[in-house]
This record gives sequence, C-alpha cells and structure tokens, in this order.
Amino acid sequence: MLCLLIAGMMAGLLLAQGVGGDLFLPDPLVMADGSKVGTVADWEARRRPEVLELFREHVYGRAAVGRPADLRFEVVERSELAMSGRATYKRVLIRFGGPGGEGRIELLVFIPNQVAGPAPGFLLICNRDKSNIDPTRQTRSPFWPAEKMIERGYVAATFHYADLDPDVDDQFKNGVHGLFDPKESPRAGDAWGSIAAWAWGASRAMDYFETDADIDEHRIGVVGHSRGGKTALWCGAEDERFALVVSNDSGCTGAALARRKHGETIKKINTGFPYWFCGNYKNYNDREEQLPVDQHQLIALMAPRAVYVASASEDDWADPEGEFLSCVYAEPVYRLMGLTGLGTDQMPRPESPIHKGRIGYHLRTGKHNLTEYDWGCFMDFADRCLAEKRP
Ligand code: GTR
Repeated sequence: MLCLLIAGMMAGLLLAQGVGGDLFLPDPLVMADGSKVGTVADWEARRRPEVLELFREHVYGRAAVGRPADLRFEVVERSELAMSGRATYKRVLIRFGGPGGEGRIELLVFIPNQVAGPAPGFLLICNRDKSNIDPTRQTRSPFWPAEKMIERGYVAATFHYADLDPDVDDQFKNGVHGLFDPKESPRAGDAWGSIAAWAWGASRAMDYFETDADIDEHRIGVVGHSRGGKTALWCGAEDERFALVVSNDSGCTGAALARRKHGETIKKINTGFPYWFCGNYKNYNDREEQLPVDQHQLIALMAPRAVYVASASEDDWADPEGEFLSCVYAEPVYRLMGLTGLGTDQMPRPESPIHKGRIGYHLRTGKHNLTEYDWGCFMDFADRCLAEKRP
C-alpha cells in the first residue's frame, strides 16, 4: 500500500479515502507537469486554465462561439401583476445568428416586486416538459416552484434546453451546432456536445441579466437537474459570472466521481447519450483511470464561488456517494483560498444539509427528481452565499 501511495503521489494523484473504498484521483493542486500549485495566483493563472482546457478537450468539448456579435434581447411580454401582484413577469427572446441561420432562446423571468433594487435569483436550465415551467402559472410544478422563490425574494428565471439543441442524436445538424459549427468532416474530437450547447444558452441568459436593472447579475445561481445538472456544472466552470452553481442528481459526468465506476459509467453514458459530450470522451470508455481529470476538479473550478450538490437516496444510478466525494476532494482548492469548502468528509444522513462553507451538499430521501425540498435547501444556502453583494 505504501509503495502504491508513493507511486500515486509521484504521478500527481491523490489518495481519496471514503465511502466504498480507496481511489487515486488527480490532485487538483498538481499541474500536469508535476509541479505543485502553492498560491492562489498559481491556481488562477496556471492550474485553473489547465483543468478547464482538459475538460474541454476530453469531456464536454469546445464551444464554437462565445457571445455572438449580433446578440439581442426583446422583451415581448411584461406584467407587474404576475403572481397576484407579487412579481413582475418578463418574457424575453434572446436572438442570435450564425453562418447556419438564426436561433432564439425564450427566457421566462419572474422578479419579486417586494425587493427594492436589483434582486438575486436562480436560473433553471429546464430539461423536462415545458409544462413544468408554465409562465401562466396555471400548472405549478415542484420542479420549478417559482412562487416560493418570489416569496423568498429571489428572481425565478428559466429557459427550455431544446431552444439550444434538441436532446436527440441528430449528428449535430440542428440547434446551435447547426448554426455555428464549421462544416468539417469528420467532426473535431473536441467539438462541443449538447451539454456544452445547453450551458452556452445559460450564458446568453446571463448576458440578458446584465442588461436588466431589476436583476442583480452578480448574485445569480444556475440550477439544473440530472442532465441539466451536468449542464449547470459545465456552465459554472465556463462562465465565472455565475455566483452560485447548483447540481441536482447530476450523476455521471456531473458531480459523481468517474473513477468510482458506480451506477452509470463513462461507457454507459457514451453509449446511451454519445451526443452529450465531445468525441474524445469515447476514448475513456472502460478507461476511467486514463482520463486526465475527474469530477471533483469540475467542482473545484467554481472556487471561490459557491457550489451546491444535491443527491437522492434512491438514485444509485447517479452515485450519491460519488457526488458527495467530489465535494470533499474539491476542498483543497477552497482551502488554498483561505475558504471552507464542504468543511467535512462525513457523508450526511438524509435531510441533513451541509451548509458550512462555499460547497453545500444534501441527500434527500427518495428518487431521482428535483423537488420543493431540494429548492428549499438551495434557497437556504443562497441566503448565506448570495447575501453579500459581489463587486
Ligand atoms: C439518464 C442518464 C443520466 C441522467 C438522466 C436524466 O437516463 O443516464 O445520466 O442524466 O437520464 O437526465 O434524467
């Protein structure tokens, strides 16, 4: 064991001890060339960009475009009398064009009327049926309890992910891939997949928030469930404007450590959903140890910002323990910054949220789902983390 440990440390690996046995994980504070990251300046100038590039190159792919030059916003509906006068509703069309044509995102926004000045809030990347985000509020789904957010002084904003890219294997013909991708064949191994496309959409919503005086763009949390949770994490890694990143039951290639190979594995997800990731990710089917990153490093890319991971007790496919351990092993980066991350390595019991530092976690009793209980925890955590105004 000692020899293994020494060999592992020499290869820039960290011995992760936790639920379900020991693992060697890439050390978030060791550069690919083996040099140690000893200061915040080192992290920011060298290691963070390196890790982000590794995730682009090997996992989610590189976006073909950033903010399009012709991006524009149209508020096509507005009412100050939404939710019995408690909220102002805005329906915003975010429009853009590329070589392959025109695209648009329909952003739905409710702003709490009782908040004087710009309000903090949550942006949900909706990956369920649109009835879950009904702007008329005739249908109210626990998946997006907008009234509860308004009550607690938060903006409730959302868009449907299919506005960016359909969730089917269409060989990247439709959505923003069709608009912006270079017409090259074969497609580059590091070209963006659907998750990166959906994350790109959340960044365009942030572009809008920056223009709306009723919204405090410095205090926005991006939230997603399951494939939407993977998307929220990737969005938070790529776009540091989000002050809080929330992953609900994101599992494989979300918050869960790949090297645990518990529940859904890289091979399984690449087989079921090959278009979610870049082509290069297929190289790691059954080869988790060769992947130059693991998902705790994705969590660490949020530092010093706040990040929240939620799991469900009956969601073995998403590996709750693996999601928890990612939070534990992201901690060294927060510590380097003089901050508390999760602040514990003890997996909590259900319904016992950990809200000690900048990384929050809870385990909810029940199945794979996004519920009002989860949202309640996100808001409790945000009450602490988004309370102070960021510059
Ligand atoms: C599953 C998939 C998971 C998760 C889930 C969802 O079928 O294997 O990775 O993303 O879908 O998005 O509901």
